Amino acid sequence: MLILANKMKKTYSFDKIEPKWQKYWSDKDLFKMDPGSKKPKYYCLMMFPYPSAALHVGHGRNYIIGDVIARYKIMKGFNVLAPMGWDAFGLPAENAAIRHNTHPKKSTIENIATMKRQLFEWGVGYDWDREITSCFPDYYRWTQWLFLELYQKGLCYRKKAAVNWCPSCQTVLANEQVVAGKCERCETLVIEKDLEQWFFKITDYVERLLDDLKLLEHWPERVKIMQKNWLGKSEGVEIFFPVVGNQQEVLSCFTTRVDTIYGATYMVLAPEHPAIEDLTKDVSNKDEIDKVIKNIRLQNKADRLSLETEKTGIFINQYVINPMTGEKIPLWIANYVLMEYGTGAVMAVPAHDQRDFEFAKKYNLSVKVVIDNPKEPLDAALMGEAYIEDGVMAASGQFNGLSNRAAMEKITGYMEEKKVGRRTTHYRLRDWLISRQRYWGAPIPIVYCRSCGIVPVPKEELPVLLPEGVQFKPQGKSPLETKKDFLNIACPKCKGPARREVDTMDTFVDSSWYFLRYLSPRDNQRAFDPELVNKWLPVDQYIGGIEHAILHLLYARFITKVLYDLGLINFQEPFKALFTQGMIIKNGAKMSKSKGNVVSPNRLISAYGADTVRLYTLFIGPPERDAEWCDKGVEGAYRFLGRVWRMVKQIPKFNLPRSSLQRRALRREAGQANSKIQDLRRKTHQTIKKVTDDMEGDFHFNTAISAIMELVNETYKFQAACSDRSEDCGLQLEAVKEAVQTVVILLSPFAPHITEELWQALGNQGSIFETPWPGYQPEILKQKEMTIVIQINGRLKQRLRLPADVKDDRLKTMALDDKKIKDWIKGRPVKKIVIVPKKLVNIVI
Ligand code: ANZ
Ligand code: ZN
Repeated sequence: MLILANKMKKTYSFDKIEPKWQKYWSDKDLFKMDPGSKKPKYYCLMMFPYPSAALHVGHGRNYIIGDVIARYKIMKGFNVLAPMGWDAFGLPAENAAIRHNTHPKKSTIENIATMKRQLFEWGVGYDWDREITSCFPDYYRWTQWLFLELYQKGLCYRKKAAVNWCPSCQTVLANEQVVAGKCERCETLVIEKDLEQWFFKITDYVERLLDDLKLLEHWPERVKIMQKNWLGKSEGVEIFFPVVGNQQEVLSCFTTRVDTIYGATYMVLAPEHPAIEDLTKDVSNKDEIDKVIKNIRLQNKADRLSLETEKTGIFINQYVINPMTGEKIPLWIANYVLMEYGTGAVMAVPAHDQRDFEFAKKYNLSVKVVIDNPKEPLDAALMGEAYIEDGVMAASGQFNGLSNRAAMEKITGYMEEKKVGRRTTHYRLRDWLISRQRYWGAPIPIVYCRSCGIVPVPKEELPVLLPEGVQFKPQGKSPLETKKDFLNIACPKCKGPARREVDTMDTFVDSSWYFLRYLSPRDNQRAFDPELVNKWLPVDQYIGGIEHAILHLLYARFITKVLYDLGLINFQEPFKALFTQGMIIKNGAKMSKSKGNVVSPNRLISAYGADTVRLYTLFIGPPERDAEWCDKGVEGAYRFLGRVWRMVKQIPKFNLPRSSLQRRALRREAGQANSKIQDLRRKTHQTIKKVTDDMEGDFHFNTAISAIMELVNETYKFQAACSDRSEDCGLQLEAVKEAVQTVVILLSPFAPHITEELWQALGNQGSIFETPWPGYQPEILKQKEMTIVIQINGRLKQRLRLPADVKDDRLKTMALDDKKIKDWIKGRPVKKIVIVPKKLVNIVI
């Protein structure tokens, strides 16, 4: 492909044009937000990236999309804020540094320089004066401030928790770093370890996080559903099962299907359930039980819940009483019940729950139908799978014959009265574990004092600087612990001997508030300026990857609500509209170094120019969907830009009539002009409408670009067809100029360099981005005339130009009266006339 590009004759000197305009934009501060402007504000934000490596064309899609939107909004007359920064702390940077045997600070700074240059070369513009870097003390000082705010508000606490631990890397891993139960880096099985950890109490906000999803009208439905599922609200009943022969022990389980209580034939505990120790201390098979528990704890939690996973477990030689039937049912431990959800205990109803069904079949436990299929009665012995539909209550005492939905209410009421159960709501959401036993993060601003206990670092002493010269390779404990001059300090309260917290914060804390910092990035008095933030937020358009659909977006929403409750801001949701772009894939897979399918923009830009790469990236498909990169397509984009270049160069310099008087005169003339001129003008205005609609709607730049391509084709055709018709010459030229000028303007957000150049070639002054986005004239859009095809017995015989609003009757007479048609029919009887509105008339003879 490179060879081809070299052989291909260069249509225009993109290598000269592009750097020229890039410099022009930065000299002219095109992307600088103007704080004093009276224009309406538009905050266009792209998720700030991890500076981990050079960008490939897949990353480019994200930034190009954002750039297109920013440029469009500038032309639409908005005061646009489009800032960029670096999510620079965290494991990606640290892992890369470990691999390359350098310091994460060094590699982060180098990577930032590379990525910045790349963005520049793509022609992607930002307000670089507002750049923020989360690993610099002037930023993380405020991340630490945020921690202390939550701490003071009682939203931050420390407790022992089970965390993912890689025995080989000797470190805690984030959930996302555990892939199919193994360490993402070394593929060692991850185990659980109980460690003291710091948490943010996001669960206090679960109802609001759920409710306020309703406010997010301009978010993709799919993201809202993912958040909803992650929050996982379930309304159900907690039922109490007394343990046989043990007066004190009552096991409570959470169910959303209380209607199936009569069918609960056994009970299952999560292997982590705290009652197990006591329940199994005297049983004969304790060793075997311990072994099964140990094995289950090695399994990945997500896998354990999955329907596909083989169910395993063990009977622990204890029984509980089903409070509704009074029956004694066996007590098991199984992998498919997790401690994190509900109560960690489940009443198993094999007839009506698939996981219970499979487990019961495997271990020969009884299956009892209590919801019958109204169409075809069920037989427990013959069932091949659980019956999970609604139905009629059976084998359920006084509730028999009711519909199961109606029975739920009744059974719950009955149980509450008898005090064997109560209504509850459970959520899947857990508190946010924010501490990491890693080096590359913001130190947690806490001190442990022998006499005062946990002492927050006073805010005026922030930042707690991350010390350099630390052996940061994972060694099983927090690296900061090895740095004695960091570790040992005087207690801020009593000045007695104390130790610093040595854990650092999860990177998601850094990114949970960064969108506020862009408004006053150099302020060293406060994290953000409430007045500016209240003016500029919520973000008008947020753009990023679907991989952040849950965690980042949830955390940012949570922190926004906390800041609102603290009275620091006046909005409750940070991002008004969200756009999640699809991935660019190559050879069927996500681009990655290890797969060797990374397409770098550098070579393509030097072979074809940035505008071509941008145009192709935008043309590749609907931007929210994944798309396969194809080098052939890049050439196509290049050829198209060449066509536009030649089209502009072919016509003489001119200025379009600017005054409304001139335009009105032109319009009057155009009304009388020939239909070809009308057609071209209509096409021009249709294209303006189409592209504007795509920009304002779902960002389908691909269809916008193909509309522009059609207009280019029409313009070429028009010129070829009209060149010999001298009587309309002035009007023809005006129509062509209008079309050409429109092509250049509409194309400018997508291919900004070439269009700047052509804009000048057309005789205009200044930047094209200082030109207002064109509007369309509705009266030109209307189809005034159209071509109707006349067939005889299905064969094309004639074409007629007719008014667009012609009625069927009139159409018929006009067809039959046409001379050519009359000659064909030659007086033979017409059997039938079929009319396809606005298309054709078929005369059957
Ligand atoms: C009995 C039952 C019968 C259930 C039936 C379902 C169907 P959602 O709706 O997602 O909230 N469950 C409860 N705690 C669990 C845990 N810690 N680990 C695994 N599963 C657990 O799910 C609630 C249902 O999930 C509960 O209702 C329980 O099974 C199971 F025909 O109770 B059910
Ligand atoms: Zn003290």
